[in-house]
Amino acid sequence: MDLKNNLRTETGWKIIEKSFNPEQLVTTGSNFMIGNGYMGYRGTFEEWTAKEYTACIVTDTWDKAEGSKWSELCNVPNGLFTQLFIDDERLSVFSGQTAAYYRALDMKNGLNQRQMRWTSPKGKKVHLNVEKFASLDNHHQLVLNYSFKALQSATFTLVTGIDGDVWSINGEHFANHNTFEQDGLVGLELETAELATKISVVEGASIVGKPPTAETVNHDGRTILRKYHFEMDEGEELTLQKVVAVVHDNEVQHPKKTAIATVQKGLKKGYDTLKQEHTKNWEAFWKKSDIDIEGNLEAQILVRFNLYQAFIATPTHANLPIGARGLSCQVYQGAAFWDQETFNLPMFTYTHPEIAKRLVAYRYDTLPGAKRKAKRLGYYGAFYAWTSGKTGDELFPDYFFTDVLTGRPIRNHFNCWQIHISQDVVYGIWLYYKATRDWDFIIEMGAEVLFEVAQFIVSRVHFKKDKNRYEIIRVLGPDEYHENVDNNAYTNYLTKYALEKACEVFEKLRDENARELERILKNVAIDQDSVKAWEEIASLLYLPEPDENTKVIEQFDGYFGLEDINPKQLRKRLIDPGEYWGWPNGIAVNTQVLKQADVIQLMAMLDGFTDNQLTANYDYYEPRTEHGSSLSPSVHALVACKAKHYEEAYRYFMESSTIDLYNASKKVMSGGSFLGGIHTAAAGGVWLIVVEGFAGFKMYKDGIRFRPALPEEWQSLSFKLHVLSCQIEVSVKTDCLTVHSLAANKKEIKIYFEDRIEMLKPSDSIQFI
Ligand code: IFM
Repeated sequence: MDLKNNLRTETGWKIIEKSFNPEQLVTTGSNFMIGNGYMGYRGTFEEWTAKEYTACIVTDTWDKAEGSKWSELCNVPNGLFTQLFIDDERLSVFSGQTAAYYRALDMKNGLNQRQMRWTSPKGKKVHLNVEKFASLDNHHQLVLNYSFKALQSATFTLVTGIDGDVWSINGEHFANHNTFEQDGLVGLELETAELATKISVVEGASIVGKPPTAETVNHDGRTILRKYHFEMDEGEELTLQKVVAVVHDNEVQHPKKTAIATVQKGLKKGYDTLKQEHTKNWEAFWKKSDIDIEGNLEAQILVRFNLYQAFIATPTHANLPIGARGLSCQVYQGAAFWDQETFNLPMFTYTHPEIAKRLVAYRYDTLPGAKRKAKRLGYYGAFYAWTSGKTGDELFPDYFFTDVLTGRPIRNHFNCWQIHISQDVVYGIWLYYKATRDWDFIIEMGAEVLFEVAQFIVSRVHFKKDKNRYEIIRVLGPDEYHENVDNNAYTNYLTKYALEKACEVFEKLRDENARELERILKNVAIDQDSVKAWEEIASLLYLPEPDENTKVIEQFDGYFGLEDINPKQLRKRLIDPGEYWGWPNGIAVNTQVLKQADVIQLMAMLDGFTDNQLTANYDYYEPRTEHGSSLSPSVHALVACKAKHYEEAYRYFMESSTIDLYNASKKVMSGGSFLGGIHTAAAGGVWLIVVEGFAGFKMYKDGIRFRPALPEEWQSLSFKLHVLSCQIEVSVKTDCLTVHSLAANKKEIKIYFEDRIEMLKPSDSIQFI
């Protein structure tokens, strides 16, 4: 049974799996996962081990295994491990018989649940009822409630504790370990191989029901397990409650001490209280973030699933990046890409600006790393890492893909030619500033980033004297199939944008905050002449213009001269389905086929394109795009809305929102690399499609605009926004739009709708028909 048909979505808040399909084990492990931005715990079963891809990925634990080129987050030992035996037969969905199976992700409350009846091969029956969560109230905490009911008298054995046998994509991360027992808790202290980060995993358990007849604790390498025996009569029930803490010393000074205290406190409170505290936090999240859709349950669940995944991937406790696969696995090293600014930041900026601030502040914190990268490559200023972890130093290795035909590694230049990342960081900072007007942030952090990026640009552009213009040569745009191209439209437009913002901020600081500017200039080696250079480059930078007749913008110099073939035809040239399509010899390199369309991406982000240009470019690039990147469909949906191609927009909305839930991603393997896990940018992209696409929300300089186009089956769409310090409720129906300003707001906000402009006062509503 495929994933889509195996899921039930009756409630709009729960994803329910009614039968277990072992072939989908990797994907469902991601889909049913729980997390809190500090750790991601895959939605696997308690009795499972590394073989079934159980994982608890913890942010801020970047480390390289010995001999590895990959710095990645650690997958820590599994503190929730619990195995049940009935008369010595091990409960498993792979043996005996499983009936009344139910696995659910309760997205409203951030809970993973499982129920089933299991009959052992010898015919003994038990009913299982399990619930677990990664606490949103205390980010170090994992909590489990594991209940079982004897359906026949038997001896039950529970083996529970910490399973130290973890998998890791790029080698062993733990050089040293020490298991311990203290005050009834079991624990494990670990030290990572490269940076000697200390991580503690501590587990505490309590039994609700009859006491065990015997209890032992066994240490075996990194694994430390307790064993409880129970003689149970038919109908008797028992519950194991576990509290686990995962703490590392990049965050707290004494991880072991903190972990022990966390577990002790948790056990004292008990499962119900912990759950209540946890769900209260989820309620607060959804209060600001939920998107309510009436008339289409499938769309409703897909949207909530993507919001859920985008949120649990995002660290909210510290200024840390959102990984391209969140905390669902180690793919893409748990590190930030340009995805963070372009796909994930908007949702947080407009719903939880305090989270958005952490994300933009993260780019300030990693400025030293970006400066080191620029210097290493011979530039000035800040060249942000293509793959950015804690320090902002480049984590992306020179060789990412492998030529599957020859087995030779491919030198991909994402880390040195994909320069738009720095400009994207500026785009993100400006997005945050536009929505919040948080000028203090610009003074304290943003300005320095903008100035350093401008300096990087100064050192990266080329002046063509004969043409009296600046050009940007040898780059890669977001479309990674075409490396080493000149004047990539996306890069050039974003570069101009970044320079203009740097000039604007410099002037405003000079006029309004001279003392602050003086302080900033002590850190950034620039003067008035540097600003003149930014202005000159911004005004003389070559921007590939829309063609006069066709209105199409050429993606890069010479693109129109490449072979014009569509992706379907091109695919037939593959010798091996796992081949990489891009540089240097991939099938797409000398063709117009794109991994994702840079001009479409540009039109999704920047304004100033006419309706004709939007339509012409969409119509040109869409059939040439292979969507080899999970980032591509959401951007197509968004620009399809702008181009008023609403049916297409809906098709791409469905494509983007189902990438993970229905396992619709084609690219689990590409160029020999495993790329599984949750596609966090696509998840953030779903918010963009619905709010900026279907509701047509846009931030103007002095207010907000809506241009709704409700998808056909949808009866209504409601969501909340937090803009210009006002909290607004928006409701879109087929024939009207209603905006309501919460009573707590302190000021009016200007609303643009078609040719109407209205001031919305606190506690007022305005209806636009
Ligand atoms: O940032 C993206 C890139 O655009 C395409 N490959 C995957 C990266 C991480 O999502």
